[in-house]
Amino acid sequence: MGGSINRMKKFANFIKEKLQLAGFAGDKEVSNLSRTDRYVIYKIGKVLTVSHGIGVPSISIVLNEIIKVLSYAGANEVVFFRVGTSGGLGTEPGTVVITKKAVNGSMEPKYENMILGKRFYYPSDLDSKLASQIQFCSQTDVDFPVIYGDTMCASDFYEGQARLDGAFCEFNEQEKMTYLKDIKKAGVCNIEMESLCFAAMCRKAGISAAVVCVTLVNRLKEDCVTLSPEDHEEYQLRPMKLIIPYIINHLLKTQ
Ligand code: R2B
Ligand code: URA
Repeated sequence: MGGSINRMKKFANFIKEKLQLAGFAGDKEVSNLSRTDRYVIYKIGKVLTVSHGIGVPSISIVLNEIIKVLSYAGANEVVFFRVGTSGGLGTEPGTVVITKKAVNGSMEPKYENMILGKRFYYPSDLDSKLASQIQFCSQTDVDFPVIYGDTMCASDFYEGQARLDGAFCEFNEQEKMTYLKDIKKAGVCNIEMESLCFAAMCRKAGISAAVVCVTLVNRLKEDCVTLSPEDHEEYQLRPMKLIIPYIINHLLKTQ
């Protein structure tokens, strides 16, 4: 899963090419199987690539629906990945972060959902064995920096991620920098908007899951993403490149 419709179509074609090379996929053109125009689903052999939109409410709908579909299909031993983008804390743009645990803005590893007027909390730890297997692939298969650490999940792109450049702002530069440095010290490497719900829902469903996000900006230096279109395009493919060797190995082992 990843946020954008176009990126997940690209991933579908990318994975098709790699699966063909490994002898797993036919040459049928990838087509969107989703009946809603809210998100896309491509199926390439045993791999589903799905877009989840922006933010927790959006990904929670898609996760509910995909988990149900997989259950009706009798699929078992499934592995879920969120491949996405994020803002980095002190790392060069283009660095890929494999998430250790997802945390909220107060550094708590728990996803909150309001159900029938009551607050429910679900732990948001991820599968550390899966994370280390993906990290292991990065030692041989990729030529970009890969790190392992916590990911903060915000419910908004601007103030929720300590940005000063939105329409509103309740804090100043000094307060922003104090917060970002504090969360970095607490172990946060990057900030995005879905990991908490993704981690918690997969955990609740007993699904092994990983979050792999590229950083597009170093938030200790700036708020805006100032990459060239070429770098932006190439960086967004990095999380996908990182998980493909794992997917191929997993399919070879379980076929
Ligand atoms: C990363 O990028 C998106 C916001 O621009 C959001 O979906 C996320 O987590
Ligand atoms: N996505 C986010 O949520 N934050 C960033 O800084 C970049 C991408």
